[in-house]
Amino acid sequence: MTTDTFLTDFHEVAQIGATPNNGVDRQAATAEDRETREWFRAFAKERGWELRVDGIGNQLALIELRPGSPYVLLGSHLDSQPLGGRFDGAYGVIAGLHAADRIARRVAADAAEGGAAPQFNLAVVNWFNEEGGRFAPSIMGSSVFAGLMNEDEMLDVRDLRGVSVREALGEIGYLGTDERPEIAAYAEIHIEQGRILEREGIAIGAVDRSWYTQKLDIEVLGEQSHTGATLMSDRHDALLGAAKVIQRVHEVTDLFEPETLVSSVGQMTLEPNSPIVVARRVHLVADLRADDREVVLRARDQILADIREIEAEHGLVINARDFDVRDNQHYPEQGLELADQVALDLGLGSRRIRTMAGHDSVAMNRIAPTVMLFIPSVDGVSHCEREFSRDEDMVAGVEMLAEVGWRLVHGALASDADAADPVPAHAFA
Ligand code: HGY
Ligand code: MN
Ligand code: MN
Repeated sequence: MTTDTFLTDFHEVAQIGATPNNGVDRQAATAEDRETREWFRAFAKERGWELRVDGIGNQLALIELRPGSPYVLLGSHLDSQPLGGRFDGAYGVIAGLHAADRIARRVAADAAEGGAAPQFNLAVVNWFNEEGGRFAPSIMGSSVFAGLMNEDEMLDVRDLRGVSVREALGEIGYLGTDERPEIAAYAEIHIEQGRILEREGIAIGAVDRSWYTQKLDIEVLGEQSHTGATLMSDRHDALLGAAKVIQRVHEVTDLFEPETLVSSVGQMTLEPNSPIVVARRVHLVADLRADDREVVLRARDQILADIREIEAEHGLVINARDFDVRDNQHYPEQGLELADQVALDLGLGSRRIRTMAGHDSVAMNRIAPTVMLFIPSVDGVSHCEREFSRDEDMVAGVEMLAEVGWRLVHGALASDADAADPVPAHAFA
């Protein structure tokens, strides 16, 4: 398995759902998502790996290295944002498949020379709906897998056209029933989606913590009326109210040190959305994030106070609900030291780094020792067609993930309780 087969595969997958300016549009459980799943399936079948699909559409390829043992899981997500980038998530899944392929070959070669069997099995995952663009909340598939979200509730979530997750997964043939494997450890590699690694010329980021994040689901209720015949003093304009809410969600960042809080509204629906009708209802989703939980909570409270003012000023009713709340995650020190050591052994520069973006590792870190790795993003942009990472950085990341995975299947993060006695691999041949 050479590096250019990784690059060939990556650039092949980037053609699925490709958009005019080098992006992709492969939203969860769409036909394009199904196509990438079929690509994942073919890669695994070609190698005789066991394929599973669980009850929320998570797609797994399992490689038995030590029968009956838990699995070291590598992976990320193949779904994208609308008009998104071709690297976000997809890089980590394809890197996971290639890393697993290298590990499996290395174990087989070891076994042929009488080497000890690994301690754990190995698997690769393509998580369902990490992005949350079509179906909210994001990080859905891995959160259900980790027991943080209820599967039935998530299967009932509907998109803006009223299609449920259950219906959409059924339509693409990925509403599974397969058993979820027991996980010994999880490792994910992902583009940084920020500027730090690029600015410092460092190849690998070892993620030590994630930012505190939450969404505010906001509904602005006014009164429908004629845009031409209704006196201004008689109007209860939900869209005007929504516009002021959007501005306050932005302006709240000025209350804090620069770049300590990020917040914006990214999704809005408007009813009835007619040029001759004063809007009766607007639905908005605001995204608030900070390293410090208290900053998010203070910003949230300020926005709620602003909302009360806007309500009174325009005779509206505005309902706001917290959701998709994700506490800071701190990744295990042992995993960070493993990443530092592997980078050193491979001659790659590395540094500890936080993540502002959410990832499936944020969910998985709640149930298994997790290693989260970054490669540089050019210009730090993501969730847009301009998203880009260099081939050489991607290839270095695959080397990194393959070596981290190799050490994980040999028990690098195993607790003493998990420690199994070394057994020659041929015992399982
Ligand atoms: O929420 C996130 O940051 C991710 O892109 N889904
Ligand atoms: Mn991602
Ligand atoms: Mn993303």
